[in-house]
Order: sequence, then C-alpha cells, then structure tokens
Amino acid sequence: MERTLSIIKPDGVEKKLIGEIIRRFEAAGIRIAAMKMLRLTKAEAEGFYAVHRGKPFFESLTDFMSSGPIVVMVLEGEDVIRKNRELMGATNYKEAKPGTIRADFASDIEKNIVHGSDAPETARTEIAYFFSEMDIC
Ligand code: RTP
Ligand code: MG
Repeated sequence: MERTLSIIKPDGVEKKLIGEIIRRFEAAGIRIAAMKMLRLTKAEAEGFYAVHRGKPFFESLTDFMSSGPIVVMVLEGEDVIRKNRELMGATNYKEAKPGTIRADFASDIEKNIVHGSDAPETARTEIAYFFSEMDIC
C-alpha cells in the first residue's frame, strides 16, 4: 500500500472544488487517510517548494500558495502516487488530458488547482511536512 500527499491549492478552495476533488479520489478507489485545512505562511510555502528555489516561478508560486486556505490530504492505495497524478493531469492545464482535474478546472499554469507528490521519497518528505504518523488513519 502506497501513500502520497495531495493539496487542494488556494484556487481550488476558492473555486469551491473541495467536494468535487475528494469525490474523484474516492470514486477512483483512493482512500483518504488524513486531511486538514490550513493556510501556509510565505516561509512555510517556500519550505514546501524548496526544490524549486531559484526557478523563475518560485516567488510567484510561493506567494500564490500562501494566499489563502489549502486542504492537505494523505491519500492511500495501490500505486496511488501515479493514480493521483493521472487524475490531476499535466502541470500545464493546456496539456492535461480531458477529464482530468486540471483540464476541467485550471486556467493558469501556476494556479492549477492541485498538487500531488511525484515519487515515493518526495511523498514521504511532503507527508511529514504536514502530518505526524499519529494524524494518519
Ligand atoms: P505540483 O508539484 O504542484 O504537484 O505540480 P507538478 O509536479 O505538476 O509541477 P512542478 O514542476 O513540481 O511545479 C510545481 C508548481 O509550480 C507551478 N509552476 N509554475 N509558471 C510556470 O512555468 C510554472 N511551472 C510550474 C505550478 O503551480 C506547479 O504545479
Ligand atoms: Mg511537483
């Protein structure tokens, strides 16, 4: 059984997509193992996206990610890292397959509704950024 971190970004919360996104996860057979809503400080957003430090979009991305409440979740299931990224669609919504979350709801390469860990090691680090083992059911 694999775990991954999912985030409904500030634009997803603003667009009232929390229920729709969770519905898609559950319909795909993915289990929600932990969940909370919070608002990141700028420094916390920079810490979470530390791998992107120095990239041209880093300032704007961390401003955006600290601009409003987000929903963070631990998803659990077989092959869930890949399955979640498939449900999300490509980073750039214009390249995302029809029926994916980003194709259906995003209208900006940065404000793209959701985040999902990209590999087992990053999933572990990202889950630990928000949750202790005791928070995960
Ligand atoms: P994420 O980490 O949020 O799940 O998205 P991802 O793997 O599909 O994309 P990644 O390359 O890790 O980039 C992280 C987030 O940065 C924003 N971004 N903006 N303006 C740009 O060219 C650009 N490129 C990336 C997006 O919000 C992306 O999800
Ligand atoms: Mg990424």
